[in-house]
Amino acid sequence: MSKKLLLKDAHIEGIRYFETYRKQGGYTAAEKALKMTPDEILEEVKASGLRGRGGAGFPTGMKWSFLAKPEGVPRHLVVNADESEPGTFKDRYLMEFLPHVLIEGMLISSFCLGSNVSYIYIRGEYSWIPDILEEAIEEAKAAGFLGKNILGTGFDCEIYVQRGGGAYICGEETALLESLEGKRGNPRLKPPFPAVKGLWERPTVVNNVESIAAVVPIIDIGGAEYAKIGVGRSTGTKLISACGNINKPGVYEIDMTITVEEFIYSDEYCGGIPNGKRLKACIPGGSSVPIVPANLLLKTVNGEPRYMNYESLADGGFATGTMMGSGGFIVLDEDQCVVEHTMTLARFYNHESCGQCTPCREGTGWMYKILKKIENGQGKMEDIDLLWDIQRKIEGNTICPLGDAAAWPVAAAIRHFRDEFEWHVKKPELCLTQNYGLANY
Ligand code: L3W
Ligand code: SF4
Repeated sequence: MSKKLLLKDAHIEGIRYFETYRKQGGYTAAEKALKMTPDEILEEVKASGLRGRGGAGFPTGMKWSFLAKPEGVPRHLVVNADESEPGTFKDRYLMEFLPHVLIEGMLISSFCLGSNVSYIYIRGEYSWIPDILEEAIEEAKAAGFLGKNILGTGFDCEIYVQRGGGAYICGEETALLESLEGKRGNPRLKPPFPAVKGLWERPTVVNNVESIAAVVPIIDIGGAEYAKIGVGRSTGTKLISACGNINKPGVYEIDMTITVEEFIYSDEYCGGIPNGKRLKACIPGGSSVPIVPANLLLKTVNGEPRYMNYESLADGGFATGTMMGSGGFIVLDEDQCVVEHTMTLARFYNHESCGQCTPCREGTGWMYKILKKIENGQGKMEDIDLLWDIQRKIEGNTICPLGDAAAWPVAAAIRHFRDEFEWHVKKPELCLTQNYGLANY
């Protein structure tokens, strides 16, 4: 059984409220942290090996150590709660059921980073969650854990919740900052990174909800202890939101030592595939990461079991592996059509492209049109090669990672399921009615 850190009290009635959270030991990590120096907290976060939980897996301690500290310039912590990655809903779960874990994590992180005004930028569609967060903020304030002179330390901290307008691109950190400043959410060119020039050109740390929540157990048990959980550079626990063709969709906390097979088939997690169907493929890290066929999902190219961690999922690079990403685990059974699935994703990325860069603006629309044509039985063989060519021209040639995120699913689908694309061209009448492919899985 995986060790639980973030969700250990999720089953307790009323844990959403300060009183219950406090009775379970809530805010003791904050009390401990406020007696430490900011540098000591930073050392704990570095020692924990925590990697960003939003998708990129960038080491959190390293990001914090990049924060510029010019004299007299305010610094900010911004929590990225714009969770819009298809298949990803773990941050929603945390904020809805355990809001004080996030608020406590923000207090500790704000103290470490020297942020007196911190923000939660939350996706517009999570319309009922800001009230939950604001209530938790008020409760924490009333108990002296936010506001002025927190616990007599002289440290002041306010947290504000900002609702997004429903654009996926505002989950990209610089687009988020633009939106928070009241502008259209267009990504900025990096560098400069937000750590140097972020919100209103001030040094800013932007971290995912789960990353900031993880700071609570890190301070609680110590960075070194946290690093002992998991394996290699995949330390600590990770929240996975599981969906698709599984018996038990939901949010699970895993310790990154379990295999993909165990995660899909064990009753502790997904509970297997309904109706005894076979596993066809999986997208383990949210829609932006490459799809992997079952044969490569259950084992690596070297025949080793594939584990639910950053390194093992990526084993072999994009040709045979994928990414942990945001932990949005999407399972496809043998009845699912990869072409249709890829087309749906292409439509999504085309709709969500901000339009600043030509390869993304034009390429995503072009890919969607071709995929629609193939899916509708009007494709030609050369369309498959054209699709391959377009995705290659998008990848690496855009301002923000949305371009890559649109290209990778198409590339992986063609790489692993080319037969299925060809089948749609050669025998469209069968694909349209039976919705299955002939890929070697
Ligand atoms: C200072 C440097 N800071 C890097 C910071 C940077 C950022 C973090 C990671 O994209 C991925 C994307 C999606 N000085 C720095 C530095 N940083 N070098 O480190 O940066 P980066 O560029 O590797 O990634 P990113 O721009 O954060 C995130 C993928 O995640 N993804 C998307 C998930 C979307 C959601 C959602 O719905 N909100 O979770 C899923 O896989 O495709 O590749 O903070 O500033 N020298
Ligand atoms: Fe906008 Fe796409 Fe360019 Fe990102 S890659 S800046 S979403 S056009």
